[in-house]
Amino acid sequence: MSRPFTSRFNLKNIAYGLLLWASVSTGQACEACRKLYFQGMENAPKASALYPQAKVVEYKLDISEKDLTPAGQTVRALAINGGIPGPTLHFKEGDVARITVTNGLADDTTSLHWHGVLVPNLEDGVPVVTTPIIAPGNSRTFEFLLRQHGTYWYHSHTGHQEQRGVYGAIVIEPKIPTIRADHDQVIVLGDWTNETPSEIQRTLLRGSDWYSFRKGTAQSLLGAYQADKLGEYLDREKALVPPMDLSDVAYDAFLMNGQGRLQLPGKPGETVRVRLINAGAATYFYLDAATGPLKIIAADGQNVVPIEQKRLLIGPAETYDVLMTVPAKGSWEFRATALDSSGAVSAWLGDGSAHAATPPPAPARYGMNAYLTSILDQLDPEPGAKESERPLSPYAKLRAATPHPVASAHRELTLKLTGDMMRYEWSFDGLNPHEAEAIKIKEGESLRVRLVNNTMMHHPIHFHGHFFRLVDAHDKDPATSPLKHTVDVPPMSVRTIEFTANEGQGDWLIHCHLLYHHLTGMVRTIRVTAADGAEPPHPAGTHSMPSTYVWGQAAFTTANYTGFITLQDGRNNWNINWDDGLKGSDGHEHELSYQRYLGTRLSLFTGYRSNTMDGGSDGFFLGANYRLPYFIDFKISQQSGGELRFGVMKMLQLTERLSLDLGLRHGRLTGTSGMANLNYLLTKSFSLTAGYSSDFGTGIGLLTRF
Ligand SMILES: [Cu+2]
Repeated sequence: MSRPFTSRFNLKNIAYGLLLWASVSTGQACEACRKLYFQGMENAPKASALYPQAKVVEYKLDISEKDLTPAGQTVRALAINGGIPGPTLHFKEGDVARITVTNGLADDTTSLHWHGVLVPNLEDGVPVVTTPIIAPGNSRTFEFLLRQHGTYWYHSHTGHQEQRGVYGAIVIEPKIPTIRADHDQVIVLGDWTNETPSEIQRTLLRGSDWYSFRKGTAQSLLGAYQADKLGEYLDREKALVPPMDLSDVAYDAFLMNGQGRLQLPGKPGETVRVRLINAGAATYFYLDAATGPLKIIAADGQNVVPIEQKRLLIGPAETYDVLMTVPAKGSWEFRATALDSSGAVSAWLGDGSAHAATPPPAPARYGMNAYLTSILDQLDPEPGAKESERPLSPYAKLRAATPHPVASAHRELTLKLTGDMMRYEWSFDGLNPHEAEAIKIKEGESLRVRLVNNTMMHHPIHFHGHFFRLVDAHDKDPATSPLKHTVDVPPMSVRTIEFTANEGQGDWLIHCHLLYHHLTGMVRTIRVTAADGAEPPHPAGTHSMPSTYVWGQAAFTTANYTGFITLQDGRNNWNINWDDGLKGSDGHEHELSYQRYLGTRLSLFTGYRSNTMDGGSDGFFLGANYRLPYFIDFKISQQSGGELRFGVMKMLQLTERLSLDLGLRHGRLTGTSGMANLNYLLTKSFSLTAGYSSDFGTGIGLLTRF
């Protein structure tokens, strides 16, 4: 499968060199080199020519817009061959898959990635990074030999398309079937929102608590006091730890195979094999069956020594194959509950009187310390420890059904899972993909990656094109450690994975499979080079994603008009701020500024200020903002003309709806001023506001977010 960068197309290498020289001299990224490189690979023999004995199984997948109503409201969704999910692709191990993907979208490119399937780099489907983009009206035919069996899936790797419905299941039968079941059923789990995903991304970036308010998971001082967790709440704020967050988005529905309820066959005594795929863009699910404990027979498509699990946690992008046996007459619930208990979706096995599954207990809103302790206990369980009511993924119990080779030597790397929850910028090692170098590994080399989660969220980390083995704390029997393509890394904890770069040279992505994390930057390229370290002449592709968002806020009160508009793009914000007194004598302050975030605590800014208030003047300024413990923002700035300012700001969340903004400022020429504003949340876009400012007096009014 390997396609050496250097040896195969010698003439092309000369062309690369010339193009590289030309592009460096013209200051362009070597897009032409990349095109030529892809072209060379596109022209190489495809799987059907390389494996002429293999049966070719063909599918045609057309991606197009469609009006659908999965959650009460008709919205413009993206369908494959008219449905969500797309058709299940059935193959047998040893077949050649030939899949023609047609982009029926009017004005967007598209892509499909074959998640968990071992494919040549070119066929991996990540636009620009591995595979040419599929432009509107165009098609691309993917071809690859199926060297594995099991349950996998496919999804778009372009923008937010996966959230809008571009996903489906892949089932590859083994050459010799070993597991018998009366029914073989695919269940694709999904999360559905009637909002457009880019609006969700914008809402998250602006730091809105709207979704946690809607789900009833928002934290407040009063709530913490009532839960007898005020001390823990304040300790957390002191340490600048954001509230623990089991999910970011409030969804309108959770789906199984695109539906709010699924009816499945199942007579008493029959065994049902469910191939469970979590295609949710941002949802972990707990699975509970009324039929009894779930018998897990495969994880991420790989057979495991069967284990029983009362309640199963599945992260986004993971797959599990489970067996259930219908115990008696009736209809038996198989229930998927969102990790934050904000909703659920069920399949019912058989007909007759209903037997409900027991849902997991709702998470404690304020029990962060207890939750972190339970994570640590579960990561390194005592022998015979009882299954938790809210268990982590069952990795500690999983053993590969057949032993696999283990690398005799490996290199080690630590990848920190990082994020700025306040600005909703997620990353590895605090760097977005444009700032970070690709991780390089030579073909044949083995790499052990410690995934260190420094955040208060779970992250499902997916590595493209390879299986990695999970290395647990003791690593007693490495040859049967589970092989996976996606691993959940719980909050404030570590998972270790190890893989050998034996799936061909090229750029392979590793990323968080929470779509909204991936799209803000929790993604990195692993570049598998030739064994001698030779690389193609173009830089490793960065995964292009929409990154620029604009939002603002304006308050109209009986004392003043105040507000801001900001444009955020990664570390950069461009801001317009205004504060206008209503009385002619009050004056105003207007600012136009650029702000650069150096980390989660420090930002620098510069801009121009117009100030007609007492002691104010017009001029350029520069300054810094630093986040102090308890999320107190400290600001210092120097303006031309001599105005030197210090200020502090703090927001107190009093109740779920009521917040208090406090600010105090001292300027060398403008003197000391203070303000206090109470805001009462009405809807996503509006709050009532009432407050006092020493510059403009007291006022009440309406605050709008846009
Ligand atoms: Cu993440």
